[in-house]
Amino acid sequence: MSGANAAQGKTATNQEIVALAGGVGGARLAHGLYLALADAPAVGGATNDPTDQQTDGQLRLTVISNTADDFDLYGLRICPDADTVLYTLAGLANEATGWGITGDTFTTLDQFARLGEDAWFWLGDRDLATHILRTQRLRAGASLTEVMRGFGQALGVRADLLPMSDDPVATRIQTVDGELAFQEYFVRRQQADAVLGVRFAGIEQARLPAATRAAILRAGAIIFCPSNPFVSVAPILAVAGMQTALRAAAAPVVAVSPIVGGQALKGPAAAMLASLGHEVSAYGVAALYVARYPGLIHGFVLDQADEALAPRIAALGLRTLVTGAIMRDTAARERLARETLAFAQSLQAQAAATKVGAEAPGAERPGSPL
Ligand code: FO1
Repeated sequence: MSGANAAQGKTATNQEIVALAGGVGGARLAHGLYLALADAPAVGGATNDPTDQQTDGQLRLTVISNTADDFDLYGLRICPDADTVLYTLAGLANEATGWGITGDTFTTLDQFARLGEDAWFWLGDRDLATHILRTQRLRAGASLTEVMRGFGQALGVRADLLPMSDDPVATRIQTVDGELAFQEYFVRRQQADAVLGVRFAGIEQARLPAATRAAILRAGAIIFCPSNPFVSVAPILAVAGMQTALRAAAAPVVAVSPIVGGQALKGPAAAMLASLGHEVSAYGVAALYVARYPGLIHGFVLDQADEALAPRIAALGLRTLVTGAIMRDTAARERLARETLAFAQSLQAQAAATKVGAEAPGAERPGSPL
């Protein structure tokens, strides 16, 4: 399928869309979906389901964030991926870095340094407000779902921002120097270590929040954003019940490649594919998804630069959409989102056929994504 003819103009969907997102790349496509759905026909209306936030027929997008990057610093609970989605959809994101708040200052961090602290994780002054309030609310007994929904509503985001779990999960990176906490690997050591393995501490105890499950079961299309398959998408799919819910949803599942021309759009996905023994290409990502989660994904979106890989990806049993997958600006985010939604809609019949008796193949595959 060519992107050229897909989804020109208004997005013709009256369905709810669920996006699975990691950090910056995931948040950017989630933003595109948010913009694309802003002028779509309204969905349904309020229901009696307490997990359903749709009270005015306007809410169409649910973004499920990876929370396995979360950690504690200075006594505060930091949720980088969920916050990146929040700030991006609220129009507050620092466009240069992709994370943090635009125009933020670092006065607090400067004072930390004067007090002798090695302040390696850049927390802006405004960003700190998010972490302080989140920590206070969690300590007072709120769930992460309630906290993130509250932040989204307060910042005027008309999408439902949900965590993959309310229970703590921590990605651990295995290297020749031993096991590293995720942000130690990612930020402090600048992703310089070869990744030999990945595990998600706490994943066995992590439950799927009722609201997250309900959103998936209502979805008309499910999009895996162009996020790292090992440390962003894999932890989300490793939460018990997540894959079962995705398979039970009457919805096509489409993944967007985070690799273009053999390089990651952002972050260490290409290096991880190489060090973990996979082909470093969009095909490598598609093959990984098919091998790890058989039958879960119906379609794969790849960049024009990788068009030659489309037949090999199709031979994996996936339908393909070849289009511009690099989101250089807001217009590109929205265009890619519209094309991805139109592609997903074209797969609805195929998805319905494969979802008959969907509990069977693959079932849950928690633990290592390797
Ligand atoms: N990423 C960095 O590379 N360096 C930082 O100092 C940094 C600070 C930071 C603060 C708040 C926040 O929400 C995100 C932040 N990130 C930073 C991004 C984040 O650690 C990673 O992009 C994700 O965990 C990977 O998806």
